[in-house]
Order: sequence, then structure tokens, then C-alpha cells
Amino acid sequence: MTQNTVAAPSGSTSKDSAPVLDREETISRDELEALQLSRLQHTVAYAYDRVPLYKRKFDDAGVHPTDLKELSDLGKFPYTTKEDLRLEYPFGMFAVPQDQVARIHASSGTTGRPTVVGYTKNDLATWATLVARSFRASGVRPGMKVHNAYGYGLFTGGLGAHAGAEALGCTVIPISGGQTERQIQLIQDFKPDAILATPTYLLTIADAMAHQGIDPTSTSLKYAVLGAEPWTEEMRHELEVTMNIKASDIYGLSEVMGPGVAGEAVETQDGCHIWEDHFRPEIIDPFDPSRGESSVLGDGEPGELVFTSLTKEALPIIRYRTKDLTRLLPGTARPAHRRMGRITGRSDDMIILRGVNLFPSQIEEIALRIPELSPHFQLELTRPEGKRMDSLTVRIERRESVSAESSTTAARTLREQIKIHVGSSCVVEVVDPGSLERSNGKLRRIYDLRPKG
Ligand code: DLL
Repeated sequence: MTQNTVAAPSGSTSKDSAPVLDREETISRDELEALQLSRLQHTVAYAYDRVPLYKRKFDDAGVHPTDLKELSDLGKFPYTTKEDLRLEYPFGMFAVPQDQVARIHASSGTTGRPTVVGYTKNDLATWATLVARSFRASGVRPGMKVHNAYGYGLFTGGLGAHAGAEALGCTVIPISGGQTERQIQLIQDFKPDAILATPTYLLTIADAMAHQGIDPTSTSLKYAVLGAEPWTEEMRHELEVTMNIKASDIYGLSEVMGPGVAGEAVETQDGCHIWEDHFRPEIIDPFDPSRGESSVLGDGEPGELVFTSLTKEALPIIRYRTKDLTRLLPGTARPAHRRMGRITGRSDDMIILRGVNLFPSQIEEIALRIPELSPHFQLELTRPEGKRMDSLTVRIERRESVSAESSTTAARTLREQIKIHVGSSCVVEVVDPGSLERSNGKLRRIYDLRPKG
């Protein structure tokens, strides 16, 4: 599908000049919705004709692509889940012959078969355009040096960010994740303007710098574009102050494309704009998704994010249930493109503790408001022997400057605040700085040691 991009050719704009936006970033909502409708009608027909799973699912649900007459008709179509992709492993979801698939990515598959996704040449071009658009919104400009610490490989983060930064006209440093000492060395020697990483990995880098006696505020870095895991406003503040940077959010998932499904504008820092010329978002009730159209919630209402691709060729995706919990908000910096609120968590990552729902991001938010405590924490769930009740232990490092003795009050405060704001009782253990595992990419926060079944 053609890109109507009016971005300046690389090298022709200086780092400080006003950005040239894609035409679709500035169109009106009406024009955008008209574009969505025609692309959506094409996509559902294309998926129905070319992917047996969609034909089967549409037929079973008694809907046909010709039923899609207006945008709200999308609610009549069945959802697609990660399980569908797993069942069609490896290439059953592909809508083009293999010789037209230019790239394959896959999820790590920690819980069963990996999910495999494919891209045609046009898909790769669209992806690069949208990542470039996201980076530009976050303050990155042509000519800047960009340190890419997202992992390269089957994970979409590394190569997706790489292609986007190149398309924007940046100089890319493809360091990938890990080898933190080397990362620090290259940040000092190459003097990048921007860094791309998960928020917890940037924290690892900042922490390691401080340990080496390097002031993390003294580097050349001015911008960070962070995503691939949930993070909070408190974490943004922590990273911005620790590293003297502007940190913006970037969202995406491999099943829908990879990074760059949505990106945040640095001047407003008010959530990611979903690039609605390529994806149609919906919010549904995650616990009652069976009610068809009526389960689609209104803008502003919290629920599960669902995406339909509008231009994808190799892997068209219809009403994909992301399991990410958020809400849709009106566009601001890019008025036609709605924003998504911060992801509170994934519906499958929700801890249910004695009837109370809890997400790691809630603990992050509360802990980072207590000055003695660091952002390094883990949650451990156990069922003590002979007890029927589950128990939550929050293990969190105190800050370097705080003594073990003076952290007892902080532990009590955290326990009380969790009780007040989340409603659960828990055990808080404040541990020594550096004693918890550091992130290399997506950080695992929850250790569920409860007996299975
Ligand atoms: O994490 C793609 C990506 C790479 C996004 C680099 C941003 C930057 P997956 O490995 O398929 O793809 O994981 C997708 O990660 O459903 C969310 O649960 C979570 N996630 C991604 N971005 C954010 C974000 C990449 N900004 C899953 N905030 C998604 C919160 C995020 N969660």
C-alpha cells in the first residue's frame, strides 16, 4: 500500500528544525475515518479470501465481509486470539505465498509454541514509516545518533526500531540488549542523542553508570523512547531526573506489527497516539467479550485493547485481543489519532490476591513516591504451608543513600499505602541496593510460587 509521506529526505533537515509530518498525521478525523472504512472493507475481504482461519471464523459467526458497511459494523466480526495464532503455527495465518514474505519474527514462546508473524516488503516499509513517525513525535530528528538497545533477533523491538530510525534519517548504533558495560562505553564514546530501550533496561544502564562513577546526567543523551513493557509516570520522572533526558512512550506488539503501533509526543507526554491510518482500535470488556457488538466500550472506558490492521499484507489481523488493559482518549498533539492511556497491565498478568486485583505497575507507582525506596522490586506470591490464603511479598531495594535502619519506616509506609490504594495486605522486605536481578530487556516482576492447579 502506498505511503503518502512528505518527510524530508534524510540529511536535508537539521537536528533542530521543525519536523515535517506525514500527511496522515495532520488529516481531519472525518478524513481519517473515511480512510479507515475503505481500508477496513478491503482488509476483511482480503483476510476472508486468503486465510482459511478467517473464512472459518466469519462463516461460523454468520458474518460476511460485505456486512461491513460502516466502522461500527466491525463489532459483528469475531475476535482473533494468541491461541488462534498458535494453532495455525507456523505459517497458517499468512495471506501471501511464502516467496512474498520478506521477514519473519516470532515471540519467545515461553508458554507453549511461539507465535509467528510475517511481513511483505510493503509491510516492512509501512512499519519503518510508523516507527519513524513515533520517534519523530518523541523528539528524535534526522541526523541524530540513536543508540538502539532493544534486543535484535526474532523479537520485533531491535530490528523494528532499527528500520524506523534509519527511515527517519538517523545514524543507528545497533548495540541490541545486554552487555551493559559495553553499552556505557559506547554511550560515552559515540555520544548518541537518543536511546531506545525498555524502561527497566534504561534503569539498569543508569544504575551501572552510577556504580562506575559516571554521572548519568552528564551523557550526551537527550531523548529516550521507551516501551515493550508497562511503566508508570513515576518511572518516567525517575528516568528523566536520573539521566537528564526526555522520556517518551512507544507501544506495539508483534501480532499487530511490532513497535510503533502507537507513539507518544514529547511536547505533551500524555500517552501514545495510535496510528489510526493503519490500525483500528477498540476497547472491550475483557471478562465478557462474548456479547458481540455490545461488548465494545466507549472512548474513555477502561477495558482490553483490540486491534484490526488496515494495511497489512502478509498477516492481516482482525480484532486481535491484546490482553492489554487501557482506554482510548481523544487525540492531542496529533488530533485525528486517538491516544491510549498508559497500560495498567495485561489481563493475564493480573494478580488476584484474596479477591483483590493487583498489577505490578500499581506497586511501582506507590513505591516510587517513597523517597527511601528504589524502582528495583519484585513481587513474590506464595501459599504458606497449611494455609488456604495466598501471600504477597514485595521485595524492594532501598536507595544507595539510605541506611538499612532508616528503611524500616519506608517498609511500613509502603505496606500501608498498598493496603490503602490497592486493598491488599502484604509483606514488604526492603533489601540491599544491587541485590535484585536487573533487567536486560523486558523485566519479570512477578514470581508466582503458589502450587499450580
Ligand atoms: O514488545 C514490541 C515493542 C518493542 C514495543 C519495542 C515497544 C518497543 P511483543 O514482544 O509482542 O512486542 O510484546 C507486546 O508488550 O502486548 C504489551 O503487553 C507490552 N508492551 C509493549 N509496549 C508497551 C508499552 C513488543 N509502551 C506486549 N507499555 C504488549 C506497556 C507495552 N506495555
